[in-house]
Amino acid sequence: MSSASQASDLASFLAPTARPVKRKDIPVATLKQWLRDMMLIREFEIRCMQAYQDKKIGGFCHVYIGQEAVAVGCVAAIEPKDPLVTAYRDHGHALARGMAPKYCMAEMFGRIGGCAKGKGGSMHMFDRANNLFGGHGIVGAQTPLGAGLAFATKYEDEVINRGKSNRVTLCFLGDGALNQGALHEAMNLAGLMDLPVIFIVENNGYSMGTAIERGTTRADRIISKAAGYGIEGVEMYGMDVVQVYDAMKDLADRCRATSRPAFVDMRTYRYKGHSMSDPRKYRTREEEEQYEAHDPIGRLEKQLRSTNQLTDAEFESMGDAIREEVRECVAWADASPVPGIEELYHDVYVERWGPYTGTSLPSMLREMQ
Ligand SMILES: Cc1ncc(C[n+]2csc(CCOP(=O)(O)OP(=O)(O)O)c2C)c(N)n1
Ligand SMILES: [Mg+2]
Repeated sequence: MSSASQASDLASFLAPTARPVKRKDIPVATLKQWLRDMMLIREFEIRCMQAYQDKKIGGFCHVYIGQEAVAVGCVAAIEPKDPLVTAYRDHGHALARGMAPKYCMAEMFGRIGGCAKGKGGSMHMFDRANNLFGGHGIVGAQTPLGAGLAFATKYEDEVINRGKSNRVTLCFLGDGALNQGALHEAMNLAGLMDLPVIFIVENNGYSMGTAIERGTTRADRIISKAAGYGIEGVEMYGMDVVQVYDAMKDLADRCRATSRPAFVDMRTYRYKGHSMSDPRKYRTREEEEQYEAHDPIGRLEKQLRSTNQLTDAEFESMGDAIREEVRECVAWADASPVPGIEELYHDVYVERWGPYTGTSLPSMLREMQ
């Protein structure tokens, strides 16, 4: 099965999406920050896997290891005011978006200090202050929310603030969500209503254990699905943070300026199993090793070293500081109390929110014309 999968051949799955980087002037300090951000996500998740084995973390746990360049590069390409929504493999997005790692770790531990007071867990990282509208556990369920967020920003910017729509929403999904009806309804509305949302498929070649071409038509060119809704599609190389940033910056700027949606086939790879209990029998070790040789952290580290912009000592102290920071997070999370039973009744239902109460969708659409 694995020998037939698209992802089994790195050269045909990834290489055609690699592009020369247009921006040659990215400051070294920024590149080092991206390196640090990706290293933090990886160390955070390595500690999560240990804590899961130690039964400190319950429920499901899906790690993002291998895909770090996607979240870091995409977040770097947008502004803090732009909303972001994602699926359940969400720790990387939360950290890249700026959530303090200790709140993320306490959420993993199911403790009151967590970003959702320990009631969401690994798959539900929310951070309103950083415009992160969650990780979501139902495959594809975040895609109508992505369209809705884009609608809300457009309505606020144009109707309430009487200006020009100037926010773009990033809506991440996995390749396993490609055939969910919700995505197609969301894309249809986004195309029809000119919603500034970018659907980013983190295409790691597999759903739980199903290779993409076993469940998806035109798996080699999924952007053709967006074309059916009049939505621009772009294929991107997701293993290089600089390429992700460079390509996403152009697309996000275009989407912001035109208020049109877009769709990205972001080729990437997850090194670990689908969740903590996946023995990865559907693919070979050789296949995994091909991708590990293209590791996004190793790539950027090598690039910075080869141009003498990163010394051994600096890289080592970066790693030490990150390991220490994550160790402290684990201690902080472990010391945070378990939520009390009364928490069952808090934060469950919001009766009124924002300026929309009492306004119907048809009247809002008329106001936006
Ligand atoms: C509607 C729905 N169906 C099935 C599941 C069970 N399920 C959880 S993850 C998953 C696979 C999703 O794969 P993909 O979207 O490629 O994301 P990845 O795990 O690769 O990040 C499935 C089928 C679910 N959570 N929701
Ligand atoms: Mg997948």
